[in-house]
Amino acid sequence: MISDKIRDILNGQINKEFYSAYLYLSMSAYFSEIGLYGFAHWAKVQSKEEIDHGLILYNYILGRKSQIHLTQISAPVFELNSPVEVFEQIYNHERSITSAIDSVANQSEGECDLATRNFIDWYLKEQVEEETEVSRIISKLKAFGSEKSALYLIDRELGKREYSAAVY
Ligand code: OFO
Repeated sequence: MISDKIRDILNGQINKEFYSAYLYLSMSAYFSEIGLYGFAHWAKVQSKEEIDHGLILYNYILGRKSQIHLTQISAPVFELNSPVEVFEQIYNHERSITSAIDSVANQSEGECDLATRNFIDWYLKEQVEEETEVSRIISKLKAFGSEKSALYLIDRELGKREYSAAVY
């Protein structure tokens, strides 16, 4: 049985994951509007993965015989800037999600809820992968993104991203 405190933290994390899905989906729309369809595809795939992240938490809470409390998802906020600036905002967002996951890990440990502490390791690993991937894209954009032909190639590369359902 998980405590009320951990239940609330995990429900809060579902909201953050679904907010992330909204954020990436609105970024995808922005990239489509400016003709960067590969970037748009990449962001849409990420949006789907974020929904998976929320659903994994959802299934975990139900599996532990606790309660789901879904709350309002805020409208996504980001600056409609150059691709590199949008990706810098993505990086900052993912860092804030990493801090939230760190907090779930610390609090579940503090509550002696070792099953949740173990469960959340999957998210810690996922955050490292996401931060790494986004920072690589930022580096590429900083190195070559000011050249239109290079931006075109980066767009093509991001357009090849494949969606595979995140599985816990
Ligand atoms: Fe769910 O990993 Fe990004 O936010």
